[in-house]
Amino acid sequence: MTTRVVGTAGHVDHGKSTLITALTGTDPDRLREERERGMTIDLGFAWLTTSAGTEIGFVDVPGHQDFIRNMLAGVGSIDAVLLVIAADEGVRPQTREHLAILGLLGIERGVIALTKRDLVDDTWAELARGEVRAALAGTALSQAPLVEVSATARTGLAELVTALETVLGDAPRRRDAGRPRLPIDRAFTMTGFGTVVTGTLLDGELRVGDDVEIAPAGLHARIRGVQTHRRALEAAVPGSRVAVNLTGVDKDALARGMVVGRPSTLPSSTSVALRLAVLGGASAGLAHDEVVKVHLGTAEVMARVSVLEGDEIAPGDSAWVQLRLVEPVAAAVGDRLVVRRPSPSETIGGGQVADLAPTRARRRAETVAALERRTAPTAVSRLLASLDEPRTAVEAGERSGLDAGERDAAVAQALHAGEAVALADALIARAAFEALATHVLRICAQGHRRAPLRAGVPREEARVAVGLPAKRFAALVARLVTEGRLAERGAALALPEHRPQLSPAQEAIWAKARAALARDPSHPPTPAQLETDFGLDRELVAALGERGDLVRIGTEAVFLPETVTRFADAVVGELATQRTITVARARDLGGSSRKHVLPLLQFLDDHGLTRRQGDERILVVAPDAARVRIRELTRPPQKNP
Ligand SMILES: Nc1nc2c(ncn2[C@@H]2O[C@H](COP(=O)(O)OP(=O)(O)OP(=O)(O)O)[C@@H](O)[C@H]2O)c(=O)[nH]1
Ligand SMILES: [Mg+2]
Repeated sequence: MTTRVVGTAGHVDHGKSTLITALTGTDPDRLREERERGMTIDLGFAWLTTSAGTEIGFVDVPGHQDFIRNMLAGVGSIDAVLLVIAADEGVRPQTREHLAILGLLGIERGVIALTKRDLVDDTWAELARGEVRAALAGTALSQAPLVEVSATARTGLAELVTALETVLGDAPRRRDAGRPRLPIDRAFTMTGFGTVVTGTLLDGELRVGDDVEIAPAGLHARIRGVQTHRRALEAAVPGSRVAVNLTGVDKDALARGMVVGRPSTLPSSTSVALRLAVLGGASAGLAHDEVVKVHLGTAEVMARVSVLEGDEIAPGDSAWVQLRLVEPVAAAVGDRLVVRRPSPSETIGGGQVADLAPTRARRRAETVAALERRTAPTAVSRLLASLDEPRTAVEAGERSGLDAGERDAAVAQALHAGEAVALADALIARAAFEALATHVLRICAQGHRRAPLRAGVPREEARVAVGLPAKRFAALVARLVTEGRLAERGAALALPEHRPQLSPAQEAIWAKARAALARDPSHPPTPAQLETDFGLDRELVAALGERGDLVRIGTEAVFLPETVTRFADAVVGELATQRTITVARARDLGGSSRKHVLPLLQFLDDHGLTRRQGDERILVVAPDAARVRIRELTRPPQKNP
């Protein structure tokens, strides 16, 4: 069964509540004061089931302008409006103000009830119809069906329900983003049940047994029962009127304006950015720094307006603003809000939330440009605008106001087009990825300049400077290495062309040490000897190894590259014909000692060319491939570019 929500609207005393009573059998005016004064003060609720099986929940709002805040809390998430205009009075101020509010909230579907038809004759009704059509011209409701009714004489009611059904039949299904939000419009206690909150459910299902959070208060509770139209359910669906019985939270801690949702899924913010449209009929423009009332969902909060472009928004114009709220509201990107001037009380304008970033927005062209991108028409461009730094798909979807389906499609498309790049659990826009890459490469270049002898910049140092968590940084490095833009040198990162560079004094030390190594290449001195005799310390040895002047094997042996090549060639040559080789045979071939031959054989094992088998070694790769690999490993020194 489909359930839909319709809100009433219209001037005070025009017959909204009487019409709802006639349609549903339930008087929505439930407060004693309302019944005594014959006037709606707060929201009222009722429902009917059509012959076609559609359940329509009604939210009846007050028409009096003193209670317009309650009206705003009621019409935030309705599927369609029932605009009630008394035939005898015609269009009045709150008819127009409610119409303007419906426009700001993006409510485009509705039926016009020209009520109290029993009080006027045909000529008068004809005049009234003309006046109504004129008032609706240029609004989304200009083509809405108009039905003449009398609640007291019960005429036109069936036709009205049919018109509502038709209009609701065209309404899109309510989105299920898998992230339920119930903006609370009432919180009360019910004997035998405890705390109950009601509202129109958005964006997901609420189930019995669910743990929930109430934002922005940060309270936690559990759902004990769920009802729609007094019927107990296992789960309530998006777009229906819902009463939720909560345990673990006191009614006094709850209030209209709070939102019930899954824990940690309801971002709260004290600032919202949006393109704010000021109504053409506003008595004055909206000035920078002006104090206004913001109505968002069922919440109402005071705010100061920061106009980000220009100093004032003239009636009929729109501009980007940041509203700095005096207290947080739980909101989502894409939510609609209405702005009112507190005194004299007046609806000024509204718009759709584009950003909830808590930082104070600068009044600059860049801020506006960034916000424009965030509200771009396509899902992909909106997603990309939110990927200015690495974010998970879920985070990016939230920031860009996309539901799960739109988000996943946009992610796939952006990755496919190369407009976004995956970094471990996160995604980042291509341009932002390039900025990160440049940052890492610049850190390396600076590091090479500062410490020319070093292999590179310690990985962790680069990670901290870039400010990425380990996994995402590893993914960034891996990608840059694959692209040939970065090299990993042990625990260091370097530009691929970087070779450790020695100072003239160090080059002099190396020249002497090299001569000592070349004197009897098969019996070279140990690193310890080289240090005591020539001052060739470990760091220099590492740098020379990096540069390709030396081959280090473990920490205890160094050889000239050509010595390693010659020895390896001899061993490979032997193995090409003999299948196995012993340490003694290798020693004789190399004209060396056991002490020097062991590390050389180890070197071949370590690089996967040979393998030990008992006391002997065998060749693991083809001889030709082995010779090529040996030359790669002992490539002659390369100079810095
Ligand atoms: N004759 C006649 N009187 C009606 C009709 N509908 C409503 N009324 C009367 O109009 C008065 C106002 O009706 P309500 O239904 O309270 O009006 P409302 O629009 O809900 O008023 P607020 O909620 O205060 O904005 C009541 O005295 C009703 O009896 C109708 O169709 N015919
Ligand atoms: Mg009423």
